[in-house]
Amino acid sequence: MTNTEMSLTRSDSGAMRIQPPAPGGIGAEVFELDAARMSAELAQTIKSLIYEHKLVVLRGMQLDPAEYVKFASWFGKLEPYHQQNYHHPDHPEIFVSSNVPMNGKKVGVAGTGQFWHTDYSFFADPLSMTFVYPQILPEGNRQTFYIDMERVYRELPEELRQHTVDRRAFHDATNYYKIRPEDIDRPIIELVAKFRAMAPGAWHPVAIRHPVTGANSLYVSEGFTMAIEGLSVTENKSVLAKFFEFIQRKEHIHAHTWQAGDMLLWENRSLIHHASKPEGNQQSRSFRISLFDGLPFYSNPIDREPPPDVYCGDYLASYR
Ligand code: 7UC
Ligand code: FE
Repeated sequence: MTNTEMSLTRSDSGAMRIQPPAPGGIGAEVFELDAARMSAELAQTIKSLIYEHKLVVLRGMQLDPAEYVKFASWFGKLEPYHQQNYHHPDHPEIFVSSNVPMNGKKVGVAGTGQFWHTDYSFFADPLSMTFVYPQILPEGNRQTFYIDMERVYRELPEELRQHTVDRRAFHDATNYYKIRPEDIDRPIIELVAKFRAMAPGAWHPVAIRHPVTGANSLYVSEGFTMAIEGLSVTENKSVLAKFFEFIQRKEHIHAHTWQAGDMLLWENRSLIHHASKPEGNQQSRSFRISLFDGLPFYSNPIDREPPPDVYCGDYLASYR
């Protein structure tokens, strides 16, 4: 398809409307996006909205799993989750968070992401963007929460800001490993070793710089951030507790209340997120796709050797 054809297709689908967030807020709303008429140009428009407003809500989407995978592919390189038990049986790119069986079989993992985190921060190359497209919404607790970490960075008190200068933090997801049928009768220490062999954790700057906008973001989350370099185990406990208290203040939290047909697109560089737990035994099923947008995750890598093993070992030993 030539460029001219693409823009013709685009101007054809003129019904799309964009509602930007209130000043200082996050989350643009997009209405009447026709996924069947996707083009590189339209993907770029939506991507720019994601970089600018961090979160984008596409309303009224109606895609089957194959169409969803195709739609997401316009935005970057899709990454199947590193653990296969999360995969959709026919589409490994889809991460299934669900407590509802499909054709009588358990699919995916129930109750994912119910803690503050940003996807894949425990890998050296975190996922740039995540899309979530619920298939079955529970009656109650239909919300997902977000915190704008660029705003948090701007507002950081000096006492915490000092720890963001030329420092890295260690991210690890072992605490959220989901027990599998084959884990029965195995000691936790073995499961930890098994998980760490796949996902050993990663060091990232405490404050990261955005490759497109140049904005600084605090890259710390209660779920995955285990330690800041240069601090003792005891100092880490108290400094991290202060970070988490400040980050998670009510005034920082943006709640998205799900409507049927919503698809959420967000950037993992500038937001942390937190899923809700469905009330009682209400059913819930959500399809997530994550991707690499082709840009470095941050433009301010710290190239020194990571802190020596002994330090890291001391820390990890402390929660064994
Ligand atoms: O089960 C989960 O909550 C998944 C979590 C540990 N990781 C999501 C991610 O992409 O980092
Ligand atoms: Fe997540």
